[in-house]
Amino acid sequence: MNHADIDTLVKNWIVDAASRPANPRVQQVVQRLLGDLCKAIEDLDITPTEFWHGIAYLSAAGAANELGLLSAGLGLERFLDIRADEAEQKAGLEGGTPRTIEGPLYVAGAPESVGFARLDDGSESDRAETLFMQGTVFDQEGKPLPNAKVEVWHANLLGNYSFFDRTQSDFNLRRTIVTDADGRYQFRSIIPVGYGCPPDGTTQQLLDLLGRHGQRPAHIHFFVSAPGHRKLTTQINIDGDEYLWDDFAFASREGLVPAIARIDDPAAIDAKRLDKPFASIDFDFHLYRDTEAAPSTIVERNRAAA
Ligand code: MBD
Ligand code: FE
Repeated sequence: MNHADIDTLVKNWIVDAASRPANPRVQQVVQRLLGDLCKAIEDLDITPTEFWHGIAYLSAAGAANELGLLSAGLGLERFLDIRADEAEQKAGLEGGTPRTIEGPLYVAGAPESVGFARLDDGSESDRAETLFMQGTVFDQEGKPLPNAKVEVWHANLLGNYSFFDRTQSDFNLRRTIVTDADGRYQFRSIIPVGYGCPPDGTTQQLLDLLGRHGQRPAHIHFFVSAPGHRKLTTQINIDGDEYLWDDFAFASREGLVPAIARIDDPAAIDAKRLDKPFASIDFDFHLYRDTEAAPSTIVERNRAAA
């Protein structure tokens, strides 16, 4: 069958078959995706067995709640970022902190504090490297932004995230920090370890067939928001990770790999009331002012809440 014949068939099923008012956007998108899928079936001679295998795969991925993870691993979430970058560039926005993907592991409702928070519950303190991370949230003119919200979340020493990993305490390694009068935030936590897709999960199953690993380098996630400003979704990477530029989710970016200082001066250790050297990261966030010239950066998606 040629592509024009397929277009006619799909228009018949999706447009002509409608006897009641349709949602035009849904109709438009389904017509396009269905047409593209039928063309792929034709061009690649996808067999019925292969087709039903694909349906079974998507069913299993959905049942396992892994479609968000799959979206990251296939590059689709990165693709949405590339498009958002392009739209901002067209609108003349530049100089802001680079965005990178949210990923599927945010949980709403984390404890909120002003200026400072400790993220970790101390359960891994004996094995972990303590991290202090701090900086300022700036507006487009380089003015500090008090009252900005810095939502932060990251994995533990096993690469696992609280809530999804029920063995961790509630909101371990998750907090919301409101910047102080000088626009500053600081947190104490632990240097996380990179995430790996569940080895027996549906995402890893497909990655295996594609000859790919399912590892992310160690990273820390952020939402940074302030009234009158575009919400920033980003991450920083922990420098030195073997997967730093080999992320299965394609989320590593220049500008998001801050230097890590290793502090071993006894007076500095004492000042933090620690008993061993610690790591320190300085990182500022630069937000864009709200604008109609680029699409909103507020993304609705199913998210966990606790
Ligand atoms: C993660 O921690 C993550 O950030 C992404 C994008 C996918 C899976 C796990
Ligand atoms: Fe993550």
